[in-house]
Amino acid sequence: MNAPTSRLREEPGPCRQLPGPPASQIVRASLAISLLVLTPVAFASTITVNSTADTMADDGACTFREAITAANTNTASGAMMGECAAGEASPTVDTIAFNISGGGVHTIHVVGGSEGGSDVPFLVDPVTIDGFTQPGSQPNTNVTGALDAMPTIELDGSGSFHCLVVFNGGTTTIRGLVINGCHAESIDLESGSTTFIEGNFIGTDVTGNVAKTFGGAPGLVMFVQNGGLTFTAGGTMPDARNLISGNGGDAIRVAANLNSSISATIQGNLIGTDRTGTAALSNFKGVTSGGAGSDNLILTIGGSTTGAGNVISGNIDAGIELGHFSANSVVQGNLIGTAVDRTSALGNGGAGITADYGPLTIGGTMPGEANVVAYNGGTGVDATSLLTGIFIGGNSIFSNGGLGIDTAAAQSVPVLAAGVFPGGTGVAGTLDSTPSATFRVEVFANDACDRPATARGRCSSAPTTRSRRTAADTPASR
Ligand SMILES: [Ca+2]
Ligand SMILES: [Ca+2]
Repeated sequence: MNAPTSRLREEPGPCRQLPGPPASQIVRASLAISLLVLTPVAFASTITVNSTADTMADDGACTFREAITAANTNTASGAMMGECAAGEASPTVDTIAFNISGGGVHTIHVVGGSEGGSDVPFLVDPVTIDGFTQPGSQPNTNVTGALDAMPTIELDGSGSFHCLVVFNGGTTTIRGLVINGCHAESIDLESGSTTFIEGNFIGTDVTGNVAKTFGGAPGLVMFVQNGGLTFTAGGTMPDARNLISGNGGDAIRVAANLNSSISATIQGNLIGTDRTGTAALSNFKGVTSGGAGSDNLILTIGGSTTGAGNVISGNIDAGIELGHFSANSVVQGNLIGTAVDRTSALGNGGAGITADYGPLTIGGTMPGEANVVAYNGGTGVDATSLLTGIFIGGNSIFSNGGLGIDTAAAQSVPVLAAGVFPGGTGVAGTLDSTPSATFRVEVFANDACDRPATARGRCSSAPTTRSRRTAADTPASR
């Protein structure tokens, strides 16, 4: 026979929205950032693109290609008025700004390698490329939910292989661009780089509602060998959020080989939806990682602060796929399979999350840490190749095609003997497992019956409690 678990308190009613930080904290954060902006900094050269052409000529126009060259080589693109100014040498970070005459969207078509030309040069000197400097552009202002950004600089990569390649040891920021059509990566990060990718539409047209990609080309990608890099895609401030959707390959692929180290922070983005976050605009997979040898890939996907969570929904295959050597990665506060309203179904075609290397943290018990993992075609959280070292807790996991959570551990699920819902009086049940061990038991409620064999739960109780067995208990059967 089995010993009874502790009685567990259950609160009735719909899922509660977990609170974000107090407004006072947000004000302080904004103030701190304002002070940072006002702090005097070394003068950085601003190079202003004023043409959509893709030429290199002393013709009185500063093209995007010329601007990258001017930032890289720290020389002006020509003598005529209107040519690109010279950049400055690192550690100064040049800014490539835009002031192209006329209203509306300005499309820069690069005659790159796939059209017999050459892709724009690698970014070999640290630089900030800021599409929001173009008059008429607007960064997003919504902390969560739909994106209301109005980007007006479109980098049409349909004639290119790689659209942008970051290949320098300083800090590079790519901001406010629409990047689409590239035959290979939209943005490729190389070893040694530190990159911020903010406020871009990657894989869509300027509306953010229509895919504009080439074949299986991915969005943001790196493959590092014997090196390392750091990147941040998005952030908790509204203007940092990206739309990475419609890519035939993965939206973000974190890949390394041989003694490499990557630190990836991915926050506040819409990955696999349109700009409203209410309709699918599929990538192949959302976020993937994988390494070999003695790599150390640490991904922080989402977070507990307001605006940190991503929407990773509507993708053809998995939402998140954490592969080998992704130890100490954290997945918190994301919507994986739902629309931005947290409840409408978009799904991902495969699992919500797969993980095969630990330790990992998926969810958490503090406010804002839980993920919603729902409506995915496969398992909610698939850790079937991971025996130990994974914490999966506090998440709202429901309506997935497979099990809610599937692990390799030979751990049976608790069996509820009684429950009173709604009303919040409690539940009782049994857990058939290892004697003299402490288990954490989380109790969830669903507002509608789900398939009983798939062990899932939508609304977490509060508080979750621990259940302790003693040596006097009947030994577990497995
Ligand atoms: Ca020129
Ligand atoms: Ca420079």
